[in-house]
Formats: sequence, C-alpha cells, structure tokens
Amino acid sequence: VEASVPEEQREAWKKHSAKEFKTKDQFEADVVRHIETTLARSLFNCDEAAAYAGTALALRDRLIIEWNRTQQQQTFADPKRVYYLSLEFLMGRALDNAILNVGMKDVAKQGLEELGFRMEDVISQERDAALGNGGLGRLAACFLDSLATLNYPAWGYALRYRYGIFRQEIVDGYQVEVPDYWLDFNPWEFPRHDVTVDVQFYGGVRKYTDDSGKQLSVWENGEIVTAVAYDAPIPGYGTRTTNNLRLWSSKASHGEFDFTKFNSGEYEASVADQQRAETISAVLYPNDSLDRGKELRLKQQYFWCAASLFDIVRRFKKSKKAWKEFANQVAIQLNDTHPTLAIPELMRILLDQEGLEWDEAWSITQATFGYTNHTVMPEALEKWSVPLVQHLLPRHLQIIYDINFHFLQYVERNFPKEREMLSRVSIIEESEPKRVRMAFLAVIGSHKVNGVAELHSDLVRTTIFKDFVKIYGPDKFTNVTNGITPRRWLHQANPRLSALIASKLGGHEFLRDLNLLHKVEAYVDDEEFRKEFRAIKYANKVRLAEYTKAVEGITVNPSSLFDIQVKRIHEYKRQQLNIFGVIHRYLELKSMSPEARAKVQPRVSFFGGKAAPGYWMAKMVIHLINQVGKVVNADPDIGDLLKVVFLFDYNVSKAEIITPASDISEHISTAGTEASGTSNMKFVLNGGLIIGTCDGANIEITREVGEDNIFLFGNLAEDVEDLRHAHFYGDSFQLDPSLQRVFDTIRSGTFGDAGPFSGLVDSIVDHGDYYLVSDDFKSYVETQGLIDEAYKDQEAWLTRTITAVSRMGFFSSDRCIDEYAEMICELFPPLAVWRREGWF
Ligand code: 7GP
Repeated sequence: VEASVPEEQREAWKKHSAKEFKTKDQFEADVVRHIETTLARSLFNCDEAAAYAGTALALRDRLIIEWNRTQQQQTFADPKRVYYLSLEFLMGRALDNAILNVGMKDVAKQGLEELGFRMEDVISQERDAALGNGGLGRLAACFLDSLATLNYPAWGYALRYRYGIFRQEIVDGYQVEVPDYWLDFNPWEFPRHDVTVDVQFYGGVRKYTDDSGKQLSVWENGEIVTAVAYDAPIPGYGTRTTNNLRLWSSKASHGEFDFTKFNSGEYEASVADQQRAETISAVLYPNDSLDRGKELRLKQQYFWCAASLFDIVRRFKKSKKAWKEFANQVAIQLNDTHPTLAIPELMRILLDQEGLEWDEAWSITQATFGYTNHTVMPEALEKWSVPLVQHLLPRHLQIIYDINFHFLQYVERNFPKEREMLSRVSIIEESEPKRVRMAFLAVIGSHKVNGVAELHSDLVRTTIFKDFVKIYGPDKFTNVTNGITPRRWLHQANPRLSALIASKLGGHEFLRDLNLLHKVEAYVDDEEFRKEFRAIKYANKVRLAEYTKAVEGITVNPSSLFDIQVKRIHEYKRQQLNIFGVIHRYLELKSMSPEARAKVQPRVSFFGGKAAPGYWMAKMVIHLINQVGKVVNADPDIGDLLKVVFLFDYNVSKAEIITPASDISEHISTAGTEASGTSNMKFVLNGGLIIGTCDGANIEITREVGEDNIFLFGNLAEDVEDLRHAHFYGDSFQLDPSLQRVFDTIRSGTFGDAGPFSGLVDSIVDHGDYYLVSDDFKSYVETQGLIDEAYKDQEAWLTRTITAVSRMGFFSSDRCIDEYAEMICELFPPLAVWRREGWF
C-alpha cells in the first residue's frame, strides 16, 4: 500500500523525524528512556540484563534510522539487487557488532560506565542468534557484513526459527541437547505484520485454455500457510548502508484459530491447524553436511523459497520494468541446494501467473540464479523422493520434469554418441522411489556454479559435476575462495591486536581493506611490537584459561601450548584422529622417566563442537574426549604436561573468546572432504599457527603465509581413492603400532566402559577406515612432535605468527563479495556512484 504523507504536512514530519544519537549524552538519554519507558524499569531495578536491553534498543533505533534511509535510497535509485537465499545465518551476537559498525565504541563504553555498567558485561548478556549449524551458516553471516560494508544493495532471506541450533550440555561425558528458545527477548527483529505471503502446499494442477487460446496450468485447492516477514537490520562498517535480513515466520492463514470449530465446541481442533502451520518455521534442522529427506524439511524449503520469490517479484514489479529486465535487476545466489526450489518456483510464476513462454521464462531464470556448492560428500547431496514432491508440490514436479526434458533433449542433440550420459545427468534418479537430484537442478537452472576453495572447486569440476562441465563448457564453473569478516573476527574478538595493528598502520583502515595487513610484516623484528604481540597472545590465553576454570572447573596453565580444535563434530573432520593422538601422547608421557618428562612441552588440548543428535559416531567422539579428559586431568604423573578440555556448547560468541587464544589449531580433515573451512582463517588471523591436511582453504593459506608458517601432514586428495580401495581389497591391514596401542588402551577400559567406543575403533579396524585415520596417524603424530620442538623456540615461533598474520589479507570476506559481485551477480560496487549522487 502506498501511503505517502501529503506535501503540506511534510515540514512538520521532517522537523520531528527521528535522529540518531551522536554524543555520549544523547546515547545515555536514549538508553535511559528505553529502560524507563520501553522496559518499565528504573534506576532502582536495573540489572545487567535491563542495561543490555536498553542499550540494544538505543542502538536499534539508530540502525533503523539508517535502515530506512538505505531502503528509501535504494527504492529511489532501483539498482540491481542481490538476494542471498540461505536456510542458515549463524549471526551470533548483534550488539557489539552494531556499536562497532556505527563507530560508537567509545561513546557507548563511556556512556555505560557513567550509567554504572561495564560494556563487556552488558554485551555478554545477549543470547546468540544461532540460526545455523556451522560453516555454511557462519559464512552467510560474514557475507551479510561484507555486503553492507561494501554498500551493495543486498537482502538475506531465511526462516525465523523459533528454536535455533540446540544448546549442548554434557552429562556424564555425553552430549545432551537442550532447546534453544532464543526469542523471549530479541530487540533486533522487526515484525512486519503487513508484509505477508500466502504459500500453498498440496492441492492439484488444472490445465485450461485462456481467451487467446493459450494452454495454461494453475495449481489450486491446496492448503495455505501464511508467511510473515521479520526484518533484522544489517549495518555495514564505517558506512551508513544498512541492509536487510528478512526472516519468514509461518502462521495459519485464517488467523489465530478456527472460529467455526471453536464455536461448535471443537476446541482442540480449532488450534490444531494453527499449530501445524507454525511448525514449519519452528526449528532449525540440526544436521551439518547430512541430508535426512524429511517432509517437514521440504516444507520449510518451499515455504521460504515461495515467500522470498514472491517478495522479490513484488519489488521488481513495482518498477514497472519489462520481464526481460528481470535478471538485470535481480541476482539470486543459492547458498547450497537448500533453496533450489526457487528455480521451479520462479518458472511457475513466469509461466502460470505472468503468462510468459517457456523459452523466455527459462532464459530469465537461468540468468538470475547462481549456485554455490559447499560439499562434494555424497551423504550431503540433497535428493527428494518424487512421490513426496508430487504430493506436496505437484506443479513444481511437472516443471522439474519439463526442465529435465528440455535439458536432456539438448544433451542428446549435442552428444549423440553418449547415450549413457543421459541417465547420469538426468535430474531424476532412476532409483526406487525415484528421486530429484537437487544439485543437478541447481546447476541446470543457474548461470554460474562455484565452489568455495580452489581444491574444492576443482573437485566440483572433476567429480560430481564432471558431465556438466562437458555439457556447458568450463566457464560456467568457477571458484570463490571463502573469507571471514575482519570486523568480528579480528577487531571484535581481539580488540588489543586490532589496536596494535592500527597503531602501526596509522588507523583502522585495514578493517576495510585487509590487504593492508601486509605492512605489519615490516614490524616483525621490531622489539616493541613483538613484545606487545606476545603479551596480547598471552592475555588471550589467560582469558581462555579463566573461562575454562569458570565453566569446566579445569585449571590450565596459560604458558602451555594451547592446541584447539573447535568445529562441528564429524567423522570427516577427524576429531577422532586428534583424540587418538592425545591418548598416544598420554601413553608416551606415562612411560617416560621423570627426567625425560621434564623436557616435554606442556600442552592443553581443547575441543569444542556439537554433534547432530542422531549421529552416533560423532556423539561417541565427544564421549571419548570427555572420558580421556577425566583420566588425564586427574593423573598426578601428568600434571600440567597435558590437559584435555571439552568446551561445551561451542557457538559464535564462544568462538570469539576461543579463537584468539590458540597457539595451534587443528584442521585435519581427510584430504578432499572439507570444502574450505573458515575457522582455519580466523585462527591464523589471530596469531595462531595451523596443523592441517592439504585440504580446502588450508592449501591457499599455505600459499599465502608460506610453507614455513604452517604444519601440513597426511595423504593428498589425489591418493584418497586408492587408499580406500586398498583398505577394502588389500590383503593385509597393518595398523601402526602406536595406534594399535591406543586402541588396546581404549579397549582395556582405561577411559571407562569401552563398549560405547567400539564403533569408533571398529570403523577403522574392521570397516575400511573410510576417513583414513590409520593412514595419516603416523605423520600426524610426527608433525605434532615437530610443533613441540618449534614451540620451544619462542622467538622463532613469534616471528612465524606475526608473518602469518601479515599475509592473511586475502581471506577477508570483502574480497569474496567483490568476486561474487563481479563474476556471478554482475553488480558494480555502488559506492562511487552513490558518492557522486551526494548520498554520503
Ligand atoms: C561447509 C563446509 O563443510 C566448509 O568446508 C565450508 O567452509 C563452509 O561450508 C562454508 O563454505 N558446509 C556446510 O556447513 C554444510 O552444511 C552441506 O554443507 C550443505
């Protein structure tokens, strides 16, 4: 609805228009006003939670002012917009980020102090927005930060889950999942009860002929669920651009509950529909890199795609441009295959509702979408059963079959001699039941497909999409190596390091242009710089030690080497290799003389990460880590030489404490399985070194920081297939004696009942060791030995870490976003234009 205020009244309006706080006084006034009026509290009952709420609301006001302005400018200029469709956005906390991005750090800190609060305490009151599982969701969050910072007109679209990723508790050494109800107070979202979309499920398709004699289809008589928009402002750093993250919430289309049923006394039935509708956006699926094929998940995907597409098309139609302009105005990036239904949905809109011909609709669709692949592991590739899609989305299934028909015809024409290729590349897998291969649909419906690190993009081209490279040519397939936002992962997580760098580089410009970090290398021999760099690392380790004491009750010595592996627990990431290495270390220590022990480099092995609730093997890895910790940490022979800590409930805000405290972090996936990894980048940027395999972005990190500044080990991706084959078909399987000893120790009950761990050991000894733990164990242990030695030379170590930090500029998500914009979305950096127009 257009409802502009008439010209005559605009003066009064402008005079009273909301203004953002600028000074400390104004900030304090806003905080106090919110605490007193929005929260109905006073100075006599204001705890830290209320101080957080007041501060967040004051900042939110500010963001909303900028958000309105940005949206107005964009509506006016109507540039090409990019829409990032991601089922996950792992945002973490918003307040600290908002304060930083609007440049109010000092104002807020001093203001809060005057009101009687410490900024750190206030910030830590916030609950994480944990609408994601791991890498894929956190990448989406970093991208939003970069898009806004670089002034791209961009929107994120996702679901407003009532429950994010579960909270992890550890009971008797086992993971227990607790619901994450995060919405009891969320000041960052803005309900838009006037922005709704009715989304249909089930029903049937009717063909009819319109007045001009044209054959059309209509999907009808289905069940309707309403999507309600909730908006969250996304501020850029050092710019006024504030983009939008739109989250859809589901509710019954007929209002709160069914009055007809209620009035006739069917009280339970009257709310049943409402509950069914609300279930769609109720929970985030807690699986990382694993497809489960559940109907509710498919419902979520369609609900979100349909609402988002409706919204995007509605915005485009406002501009009254011709359909052939659509792809010049709209770029949609698919974050993995979860939003692939957007492809047939756009086709349905163009064909059934707008009456376009197939060819035109198809070329618009292909030109609009880009698809990012995040894994080549078969168990993660989505395939939906045809009967399920038929039942839930009958019209979409027809369109998918039509897309497939046109595509296969094309293949047949161009590759007449390769008939067996047709079944290989068909969108429909001829299984029982038949299944829709979503990745193929995504490739066929997009104009560009990218992987997220060089090795991964090569694997994408040579394995899962090999045939498609032949069909479309190599240019359709490209690489955009992942990155991270330096605002959160350097400045926010490690303010003192950021300040040290700023003091040498003459300001914080490197947070916007991370390549400037290369200038830090000039200080690698500067004694004063080195001293402060070392002191910062130590202080960060002290902070993690205090945190460990507080939450785990374990005392660790901050002078020990801190070895950290935090990420989702997954067999391919090989936390089992790490903990087997820890057990090996423990056994070595036990068998040493006191003199030999005295020479050992003390170490703390930190682990953290969640296991998908149904992933037995991952849960047993967590259990083993906790059991080993219990034994080792209590062993008087060992003392400070080795401690094992499982930090429970790893999440974004905890990562901000953990990441800056590492000396070594572990990125030890089986070569070829970790598409990129992004925590590897975070750790190095914060002055830690890596032990890693030649996998994902480790390879590019090595290229940037130099081989001397990283510890690589293990087999290469190109050898994995042969090694797996040898495990299954080789005649003798010789286990490395030290790994054998580790297994014997586990089986003997040293770490408690061995029963739960048998699966872990058997998977290696009896079931083919798919992740090649036994093949890499020896070189892993040796490399850890090299690390112990290297760490003893603290000066050389320091030189390596400083050098590595200074060479990490490439891994900013700003660089990624510029690459996506240029290569895939064909967006131009708008800043220059906007400056010229006088908007800044
Ligand atoms: C992850 C990849 O495992 C990780 O290597 C990469 O850094 C990250 O995406 C961002 O690109 N994948 C997922 O989190 C995931 O769930 C399955 O992938 C769809």
